[in-house]
Formats: sequence, C-alpha cells, structure tokens
Amino acid sequence: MAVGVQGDKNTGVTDIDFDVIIVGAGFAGMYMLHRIRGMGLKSIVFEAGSGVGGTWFWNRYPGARCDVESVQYSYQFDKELEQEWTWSEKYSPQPEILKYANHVADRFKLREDICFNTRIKSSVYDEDRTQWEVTTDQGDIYRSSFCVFATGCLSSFNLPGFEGMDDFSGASYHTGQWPHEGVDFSNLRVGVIGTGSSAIQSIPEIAKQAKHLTVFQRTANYTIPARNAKLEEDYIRAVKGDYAGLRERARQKPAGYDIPLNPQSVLEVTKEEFTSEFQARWEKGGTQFLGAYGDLLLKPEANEKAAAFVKKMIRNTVEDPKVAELLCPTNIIGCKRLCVDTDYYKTYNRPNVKLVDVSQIPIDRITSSGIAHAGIEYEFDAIVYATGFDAMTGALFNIDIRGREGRSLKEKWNGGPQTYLGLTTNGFPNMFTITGPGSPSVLTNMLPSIEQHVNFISDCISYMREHGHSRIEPELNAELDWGMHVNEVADVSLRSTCASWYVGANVPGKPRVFTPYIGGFPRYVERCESVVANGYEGFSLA
Ligand code: N01
Repeated sequence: MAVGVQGDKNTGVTDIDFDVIIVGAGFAGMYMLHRIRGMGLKSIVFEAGSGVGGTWFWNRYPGARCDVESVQYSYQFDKELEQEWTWSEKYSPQPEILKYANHVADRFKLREDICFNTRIKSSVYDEDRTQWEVTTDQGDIYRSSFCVFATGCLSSFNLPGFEGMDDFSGASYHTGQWPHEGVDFSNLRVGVIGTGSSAIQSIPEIAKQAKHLTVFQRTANYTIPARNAKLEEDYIRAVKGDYAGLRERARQKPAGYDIPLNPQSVLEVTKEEFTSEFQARWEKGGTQFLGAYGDLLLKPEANEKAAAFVKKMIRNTVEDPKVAELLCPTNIIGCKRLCVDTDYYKTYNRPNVKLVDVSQIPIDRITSSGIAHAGIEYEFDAIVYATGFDAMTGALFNIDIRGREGRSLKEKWNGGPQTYLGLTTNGFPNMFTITGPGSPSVLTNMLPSIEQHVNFISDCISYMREHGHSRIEPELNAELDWGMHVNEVADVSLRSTCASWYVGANVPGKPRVFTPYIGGFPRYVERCESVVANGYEGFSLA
C-alpha cells in the first residue's frame, strides 16, 4: 500500500553539535525551537515530513478539521501573532490550520533550523560525553546536551494487519497519511474501515463523491453536530479585544478549553430540565455537550441520561430503523473520544451508502477486489483505512531511544509508560517529551498544553545554566509517585473503563494502561509550578 510523502533527503546541515535537538516540527517542535533560539542556544529540529505542521501536515483526508474552536486552538505566546491572524471558521479546516503553521514558521524564521525529510532512527545517551547522539535515516549523526521529543500523540498510524492487504488491486489510503494531491472518489466504489473521529469527518465527504460507499463499523461511536460556521467580524473583533481574558478562562478549565461547564448533577434535575439542557447543547454543537452536567463522566447512571439523548437523536435522524440501531453505541458516552461531525448520521440516509457491522464477525480478509466479510465479498475501487493511531507511545517507539547504560525506552515501558509529569523518565537524563504519556495532552486543548510544556522545558534549561547544572533526571520515587497519581485519578473517571486508544486497546499487544493524565489542566499546571518553586522537586540535578 502506497502511503507517505517522499522528498529530498539531503539534510544540508554541517554542524553536528547542538545544545538542543528537537524531533518533530509540529506545533510543539516549532514553539520549542522558537523558545530555545530566544535563549541564545543552538538548536535543530528534525522532521520526517517535507513541511511543518505535524498532525495537520499528514491528516489531509476530506472533511479534516479541528474540533476545538480555532480561536482557542492557536498559540498565545505572541500577542502580535494573535492579532494579525484571523480564523475564518469556528472549526477551521485542515488547510487553514496548516496555513497557520506555515505562517508561524515564516514569521519566526523557523525553517532555517528545521531539517525536513529526515527521520530520526535512534537517539542514544552517551554517558562519557554527557550528550545525546542522534542518528538520522541517512546515517548522519548529531550530538546535543538535551533531546526533546515533539513527536506528537497521534502521529504513528495504526494499520491493522488484515490478511491480503497487499493483494488489493485498487487504491489504499490511511486517513493519517493522506496524499497531498488529494483523492478524487468520483464514480468509485469505496470501502471505509473504522468509525472514529477521522472516519466520522471523512465519511460524509466521501459519500458525496463516491458512486457507492460501504462503511465497516466495529464499534458505533457517539458524535455531536459541529454546527460549524463562518466567523463574523464582530465576533473576531470581540475575541481579539480580549484574547487575554479568553486564554485565562481556558486555563481555569479542566481541558484548557473555555467551554460552558455546569457542575450540577444530572441526577438532581427533572427529565424535562436535562432534556432541554441536552437539546440546547446539541443545537449549539461540539464537545461542550459533555459539559452539560458535572457527573456525566463520573457515574454510569448519570452518563446514561446523556447517552440516551444522543441515541434518540440518532433514531430521529436515520430513516432505516435497523441502520439506526447499528449506529446507536452501547458503551459510555465520552469513554472513547467524543466525535464532532457535519451530517454524519444523515449520510446513512443516502442511497449510495451502506453500513456493515463487523462487531460480531471480524473482517475476514482483504482480497484483490475488495473486502471479504461473513461470507460476502464487497468489491471496491478504493479502500480507506480510518483505523487510527498507535497513540502516545507509537512515535517514540519508532525511534530506538536509549538512556543510561544503554537501556531502551521501549523495554523500560514494556508494561506501560512510566514518566515524571509526562515530561521526563528516570534513566534518560536531559531528555524531555512534549505532551508525553502521563501528561494532560490528548484530554486537553493541545495548543495550551504544548505551550505549558515548552515553557517548563525552556525554563528548566535556563535554570540549569544559571545554577551551573549540566544534567537533570527525574528520581525513581518521584516517577513512581506520579504514576500512582495518574492511575488514581484515571480510576475515578468512566473514561478509563472502555477499550479505547486512551488505554492502548486498539493496538494488539499494547499494555492496557490509561495513558494521559486526567486530573485536569489547572491541577497539572499547579503541580508543575510547585515542582519548580521547590527547586525542581523530584529531579536530581548535577
Ligand atoms: O482513530 P480511532 P481516528 N477492524 O482510533 C476501527 C484525534 N482526531 O483516527 O473502535 C475493524 O478513534 C476502530 O474500531 P474500534 C481524536 O483524538 C481528532 O478516527 O477499535 N475496525 C475505530 O472505529 C481521535 O480520537 C480529530 O472497535 C477497526 C477506528 O478504526 C483520534 O485522533 C479528527 C479495526 C479507529 O478510530 C483518533 O481518531 C480526527 C479492525 N481491525 C482525529 N482496527 C479532530 O480534531 C481499528 N478499527 C476533529
């Protein structure tokens, strides 16, 4: 199957010694580079793609857009940048977000220190030199005092090993590795495997083009209408007039995202009241639906009220009752990531769209002409794998990372990731992960979470220089305590109770651990600030 973007492999870099090597030129790597350069240090970014943008560089499938409102899914470190950039829609489409990433790269002249089309193969800590030795896919070796992995949480795509995939004579695509030139599905018979966020965004768009579309669903997902819209000038003016206030309000919210949250219990109000609240939030659209009541993700009986409302909306929308039932999820709403869509359920009323349930009998195999399932062979011209990612650890494990005494990160994390604050791990000195496992990351608005991590790392490096330290590493006890805390808070939430990618359930053989920190952005920031205020408590500095 042909995926990926090829490009010029020549790095063109002549120096080999850096203060900081950064891996990845998405939003995390770009801001990291900007901060490090601002400190007068020498840094370089290695990026596998031919351009900046990370997630937004690779995920170009039809209908791709962010489901966090754009005015909040943006950098806040530079006030002029905030004022000069104007978002066109409530949820901007992928090309606009990529344009923003490119604008930032140009505005801060980042490209000159980014080495594109270069994948890092290994990163090994050299104890004698107290340096990281980083090797590229061209065999070039670079060294640095610090190594920062800005490799993304959802960047290593997951392609289930269906038998016969290479036999298919048509075209194959993965939503996370979409061809840059786009795909024309006109007059084609298309099969889509998966019904997560990427599928739910792309299915309505593919259905409009394709001659026929068949969707293979293993688990039905909850999705809320986006109600996307062009942003009015008055709204933009108001946001730009009070960006500081918006950012501050967002910082106080658990997801670092300013949406209306009602702390009340749904179990304390009447059916009329909660139905009207759910209806209002359904009409408003987006993930704020789950903010309707404070206990929706804490108590199954509370969750059931919201789930029942969405199922009623599905049954009201989908004309064929059998298809409607198949689309009604049976699990907790919000346990798997809540999706946001435009016309997803309505798409199943189209005569050219068919839903196939693969929950009881798995897909048998891919054949030369399509997909075989339960004794039927479906014929396709194109297959779209919307099968997600090896989340949180996949991109890190694609690199052979070795710390003290040659210990491999993959081996250390064999039973699940172990980190201190999701930023560092014992045995791997001077190494940082941005939005790593054990940090709020994917449960928050990624942009403020990225900025908070980059600021922590930059301030830490400054502190070390000011105090004559050249080495930092988290203490094992601090790491174990943090791990216990991450697990404790996860156990309180219903989010940890189903087979989602949050617990690694989508990748066979992956340890089942709830990976992100669910204690909330404000609590996490407070903890990081207290660590710093106590002279980098939990870290050993030398
Ligand atoms: O991936 P997913 P995604 N046979 O893992 C199915 C973010 N995101 O790319 O649920 C049959 O959610 C799998 O089935 P099941 C967001 O955080 C954000 O859609 O495992 N089916 C599932 O239906 C999101 O959560 C945005 O039973 C198989 C699907 O493939 C995350 O990225 C947009 C299968 C994978 O869904 C990942 O989303 C897009 C098999 N063998 C993504 N293996 C926005 O901001 C897997 N599946 C809007």
